[in-house]
Amino acid sequence: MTDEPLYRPTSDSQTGTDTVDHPVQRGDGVELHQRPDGDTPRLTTAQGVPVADDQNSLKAGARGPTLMEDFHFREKIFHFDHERIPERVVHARGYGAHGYLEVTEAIPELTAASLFQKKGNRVPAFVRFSTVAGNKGSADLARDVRGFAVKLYTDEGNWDIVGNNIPVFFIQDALKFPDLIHSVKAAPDRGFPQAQSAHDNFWDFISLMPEAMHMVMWTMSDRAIPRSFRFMEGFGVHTFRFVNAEGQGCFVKFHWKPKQGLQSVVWDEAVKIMGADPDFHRRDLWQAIQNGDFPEWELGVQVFDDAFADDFEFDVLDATKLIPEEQVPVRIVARLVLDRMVDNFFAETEQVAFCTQNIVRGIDFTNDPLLQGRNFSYLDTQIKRLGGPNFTHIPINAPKCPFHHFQQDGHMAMHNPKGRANYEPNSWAQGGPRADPDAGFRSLAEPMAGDKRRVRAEDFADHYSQARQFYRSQTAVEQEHIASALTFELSKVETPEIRERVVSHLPNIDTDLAKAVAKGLGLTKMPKAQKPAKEPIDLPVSDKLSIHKNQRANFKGRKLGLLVSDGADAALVEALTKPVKAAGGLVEVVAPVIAGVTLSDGTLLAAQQKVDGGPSVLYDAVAVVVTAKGATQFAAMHPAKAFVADAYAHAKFIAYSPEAETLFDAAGVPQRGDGMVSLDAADEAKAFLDACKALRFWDRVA
Ligand code: HDE
Repeated sequence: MTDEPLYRPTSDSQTGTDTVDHPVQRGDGVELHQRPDGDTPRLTTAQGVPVADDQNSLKAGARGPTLMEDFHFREKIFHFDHERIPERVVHARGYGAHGYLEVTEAIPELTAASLFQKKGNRVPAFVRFSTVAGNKGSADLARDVRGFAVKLYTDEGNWDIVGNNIPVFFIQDALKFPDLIHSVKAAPDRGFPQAQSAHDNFWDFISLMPEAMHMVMWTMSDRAIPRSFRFMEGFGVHTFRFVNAEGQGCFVKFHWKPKQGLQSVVWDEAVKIMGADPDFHRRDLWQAIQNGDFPEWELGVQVFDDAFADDFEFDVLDATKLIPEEQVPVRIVARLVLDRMVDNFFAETEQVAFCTQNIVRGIDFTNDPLLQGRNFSYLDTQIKRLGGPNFTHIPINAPKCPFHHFQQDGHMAMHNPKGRANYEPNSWAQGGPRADPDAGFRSLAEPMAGDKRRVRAEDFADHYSQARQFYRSQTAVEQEHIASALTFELSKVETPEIRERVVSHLPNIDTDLAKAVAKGLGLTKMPKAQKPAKEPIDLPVSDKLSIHKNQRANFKGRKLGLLVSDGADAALVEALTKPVKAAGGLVEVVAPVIAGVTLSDGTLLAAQQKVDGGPSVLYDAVAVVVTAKGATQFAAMHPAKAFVADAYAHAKFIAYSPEAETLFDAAGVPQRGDGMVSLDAADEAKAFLDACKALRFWDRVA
């Protein structure tokens, strides 16, 4: 305890404090002197009443009971008790950021949406990324679909594109959504497992739903363990409509393409990242935006007409199918930039309410039965979550264009109509807003007919062809990851019949995949293949479906983990870190102690991580610059050995000063070879960075 007061009382006209010190007596001898000064505002109750003592409740005597009349105590505790709102029933864990959408190509011939009328138009945007299955406190690297929800505040109202990082979905009809989510979330009797699909209930459900097989190929691929939100694509999933000013419609699918390129981690890394930094994805987005490295996506559209839809092998209303980019190219029409973090997580990220029904003039729905169901669900769920129909009054949800309507009252109404008129038609002079038949939203005048039936369209029946196409479009390494993921997940399934039922779908996708998984599970014989409702067909390979075929050779926005010891060669450290930073990458120093190390030239190199807090799974590439003594010391430390052993096993590029050999030997890194650069001379540091642009040296594990 210091004898000095933390805040010296001042006479300040703003805060109105006087110069007389009234120390707050806690009774235990500790005096608290924290007082408002020029910069610190005065603490008040929610009613604005200045508070004199925020340490002690009001009591009858120093050791007596707390008094009911202590309004400050009651207000503070009451408010705390009510701080939580229900978390989202799905996509509970998410992270949001602000930015803008800028139109790069006007498309008035396709859509009347005001933002697309002119190149250069900009509208504010808010984006929330999420996982689906885990609760709010779950870890970022769960194997899961990622939500990619975008709210665009256009000058003709809010348009929400509530998409995912995977272009298809598990189910075809929204009626099955509660079953799907119940199956993947914690089992109701035991309350676990959390944030994972590797359990009996999920695979039991999936194995009984052949329509999920295409999506399962995606979730078992590396798409479900992205390196960060910045390196993943987004998709509107459903087929939507564009409608132009003449009232002509066409079909459209929305795509978000990351300028940063695509990148994922491997499963063993994901498992370890979840322990080392459960907030890995949040921290990544936060750091990038705070560093001014603003992530950017291109908005692309796949546009097609009825004739294409009629000819296409599948139904364009079936959300378990995609349209390969080779068949309908993606046309880039805008760019999305995220350049500002929220001021307050709860106010913005938690309270943002995305609704698929939020569309604007020029956009329309199709009859996709999943989309139709979502249009009910999102509005409904916001009322539960945000407590009433006025959630659009919350600033993050309110339009940024003028809005006028006759809706009124309800919980927490922030803006009610002024004046007498709260209905329409009326004959008052100040009668309030009126509908505009010329500029207002109109649905596409699409003819509808049909019998009222609970039925699924026949052309929704092919469940395996696109799953096969996806699998066969992957590189050998990616295919191996899918087989390993299936084997891992099914090895967590306790019921052998469920494991076998899942495997029985795989021969319809690819026999080699089926064999690899059967072998991985130790099945003595291949289960009889499921009889498909419709025989799968062979579709051409689509390179766009692979992550590895679509990487951008770039280390920008990536992280180098630099393991250093005291006395490490300062020139080498400089030669290594300078080009990384110049290329827009980040360097994080990992040292035996958090204070850092003293380099060979006597300079102090501050560390960002102590060696046991900075495992190599947190980095895209690693470098080890040590003295012989430092290498020996690290060789005796498990976290240092794991640092290099993991980097090697995860196919990362590794640079090292020759002295590091001792550490590699101790860590059991079998050989040096390709993908590892010995830094005998400073110019090799540059060669290392060039190699790193490939992100991983897959040949090492292929
Ligand atoms: Fe959602 N989904 N969903 N979903 N979804 C929700 O709405 C629902 C589906 C997606 O960051 C909920 O506000 C149904 C597909 C995202 O706030 C809820 C069906 C796609 C987010 C809901 C689907 C999504 C949600 C829960 C089957 C990709 C997070 C909280 C028909 C195209 C948005 C909320 C955010 C959230 C219902 C399927 C994406 C319950 C009924 C397909 C990104 O309304």
